[in-house]
Amino acid sequence: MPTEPARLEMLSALARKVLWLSSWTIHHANHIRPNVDGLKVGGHQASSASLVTIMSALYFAGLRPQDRVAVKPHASPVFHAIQYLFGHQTREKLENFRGFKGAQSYPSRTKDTDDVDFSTGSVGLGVAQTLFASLVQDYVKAHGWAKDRPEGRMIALVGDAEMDEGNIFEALLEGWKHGLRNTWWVVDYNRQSLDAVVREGLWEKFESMFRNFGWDVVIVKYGRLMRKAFAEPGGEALKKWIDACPNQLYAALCFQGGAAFRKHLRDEIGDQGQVTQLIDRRSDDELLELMSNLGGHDMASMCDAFEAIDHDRPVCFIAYTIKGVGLPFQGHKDNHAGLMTVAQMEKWRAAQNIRPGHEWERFEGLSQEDPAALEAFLAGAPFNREGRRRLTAPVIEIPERLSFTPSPQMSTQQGFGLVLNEIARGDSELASRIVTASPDVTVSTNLGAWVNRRGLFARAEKADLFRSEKIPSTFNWDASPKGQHIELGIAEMNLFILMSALGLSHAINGERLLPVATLYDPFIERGLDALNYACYQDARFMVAATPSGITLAPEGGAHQSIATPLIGMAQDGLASFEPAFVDELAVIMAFGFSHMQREGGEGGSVYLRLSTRTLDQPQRMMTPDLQASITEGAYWLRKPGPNAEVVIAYTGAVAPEAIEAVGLLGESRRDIGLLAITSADRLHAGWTAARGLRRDRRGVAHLSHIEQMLAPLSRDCGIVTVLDGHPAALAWLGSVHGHRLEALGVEHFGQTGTIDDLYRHHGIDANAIIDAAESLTAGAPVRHRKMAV
Ligand SMILES: Cc1ncc(C[n+]2csc(CCOP(=O)(O)OP(=O)(O)O)c2C)c(N)n1
Ligand SMILES: [Mg+2]
Repeated sequence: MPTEPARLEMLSALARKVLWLSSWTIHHANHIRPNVDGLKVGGHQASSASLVTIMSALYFAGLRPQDRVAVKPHASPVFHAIQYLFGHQTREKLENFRGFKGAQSYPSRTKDTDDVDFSTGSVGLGVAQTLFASLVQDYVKAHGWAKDRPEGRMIALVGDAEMDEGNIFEALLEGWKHGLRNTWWVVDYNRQSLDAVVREGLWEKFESMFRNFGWDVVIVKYGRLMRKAFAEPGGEALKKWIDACPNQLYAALCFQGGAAFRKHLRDEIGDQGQVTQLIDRRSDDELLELMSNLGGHDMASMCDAFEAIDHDRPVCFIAYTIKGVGLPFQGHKDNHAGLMTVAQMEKWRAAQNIRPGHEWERFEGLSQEDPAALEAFLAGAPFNREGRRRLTAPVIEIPERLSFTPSPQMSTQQGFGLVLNEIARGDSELASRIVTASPDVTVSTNLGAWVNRRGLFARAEKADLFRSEKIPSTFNWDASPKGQHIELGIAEMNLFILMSALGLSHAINGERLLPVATLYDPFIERGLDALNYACYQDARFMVAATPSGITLAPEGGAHQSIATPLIGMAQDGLASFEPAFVDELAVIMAFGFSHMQREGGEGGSVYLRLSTRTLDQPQRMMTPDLQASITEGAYWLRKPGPNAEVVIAYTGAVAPEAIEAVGLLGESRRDIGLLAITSADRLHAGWTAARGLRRDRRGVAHLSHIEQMLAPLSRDCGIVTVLDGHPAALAWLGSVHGHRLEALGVEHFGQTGTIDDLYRHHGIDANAIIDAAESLTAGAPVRHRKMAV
């Protein structure tokens, strides 16, 4: 369907405004705002210009309210300019671009106020996020939710060099497996990255790769001016020259201008009559306009390309563009951080009919347009019709306590499986909203029983052939649209991006999901950037990471995790727990499912660092006090007496060593306390928050949980901390009230052995705890568990 001229004119006028406003935003940040030194803008101007037409075609025409977009990080000024034209962004925030609380350098769901759908910044992640968001939309629909909502398209605006990021390819594979639909990736094929001009013929590789994975590929190479010229006599020869021109030369000529193009065309095509006339009919400026009229800069071509899609298959658009188009450094290979000088800006301002002092006026310089008509056009843009786009969903009720079938000896990993199994047996709202996923470690992380009950998710029914062939197996995994486990290949990046997508379902689809991921703890590091971005987007999910530490000893040294307790503490938006016993875990999981649903800064995602080590389980009543302490991060397993000389504080699977050491120490040291730390993260965060509160509001006497717990200890009491992880995770406890402290933990990677071997080797066994306690206290030597060998 051809796009009618009036509409096109309107769209082109708005695109000009977007280019102006985004450029002015950047210019303002560099040359006008006072004290700009620390806020200088690099890497935005040329990258942004590249996408102006494509984004204008989408936001002002192609997008519908239910569509969601991940914008290439450096096109943030373009996004903000578009939202400014819609009235969703303020001048104040644009004037403060990249400044404190100003419009963000990269589009941010949590920090920007103008309806960013997905946060981007770390290239590649936003692209894959759209793919998983589309799978999540399918999941929600298949479960019979969000019936009234039309299906949205999940769209990524992708830099061509962004396609180098491996996580995109991992996602493509997963999308293919799950029958991906409703996903558009628009590649801004400007053939430039930060340092370089891309290899020749990359688009062919993209094309065959996407087609391999079942995508449609639409190449938008030539704009309308070009296509018109190709139809003129001699046009074929011009087209041939353009197609053969190397990327680097084309970019260089775009930078140099019409005269340079003319010289090259003349030299290389030679005097061939018709094509020479075609070129000579055009002035230098007209020739440059023609040669810069690549598909991605031609409003009609882009609108037509988007409007032509009348199916739900995934589509990759490869739109040819020029980095920095329309600006003095267009095409220059060093333009990534290119900025206009004040003189260049003045010249360009005059050419745009923008009066000094009127730079921020929405329709300034568009005198040929009727402002009321522009206003009406913007108000009527389909994207804008429903106003704000962030949805909400009611909170799912979580029982006060989650139950499980207890046994006298269990590991926390086993307990995790038991708790989920118990939930799966019932028909609670909680059970129906949980969705699990695992990168090929479903069985080995104890999710098997849950999947047996709740099934695998697939858009079409698929029987477990082992089951239909009557081959006995512990796991019966039929796949159906009602299934609640999403089976993933071994790619932890995919796991966390899927968590990010599932964990935003309430905001994107208006239907809340409670996603639970399992993986081996060390492989958190494999997907860490995706985990970080998932938290940054404020997605809500629970990660059960198991096995962990060196306690997974028989698994081998190469699977150990040392840094994860510190990651858990340092990761914003993630509350980390490492329980030792299953009754603690059940309390934490109940807390976690609520925490995942709390608004804003009050809530967040949850990380459970679990273990395969079987421990004797305590027989005890779970009192409300104990429950509260577990979720706050610590409780006394044995309260220190008034004359305590030393306290042992432990986390997780080393509980038996701590308990044994306390027993042996008790023979010669008085009143020893044993502190069970279930969450170093929550304890530390509580401590920091309390100090902040006391500083901000003088006179407030609020003490954090850990301050209260350690308050009764005398100044001379020593503290020994121990965990199967980096000792720094607990070493800070000595600073709470200034106690001397010995921090035990693991600092070296990769030694194999039995748990006993490794605990001894790394100094986290009972003897090491006793040694540390002795070094902090006076008194007779303590009997050790075994004599040192
Ligand atoms: C994971 C990650 N690595 C590196 C960067 C730094 N970086 C920002 S943009 C860019 C190159 C972008 O090239 P392209 O995707 O082609 O975008 P263009 O600027 O050409 O539009 C790089 C390396 C980043 N943002 N994220
Ligand atoms: Mg590029």
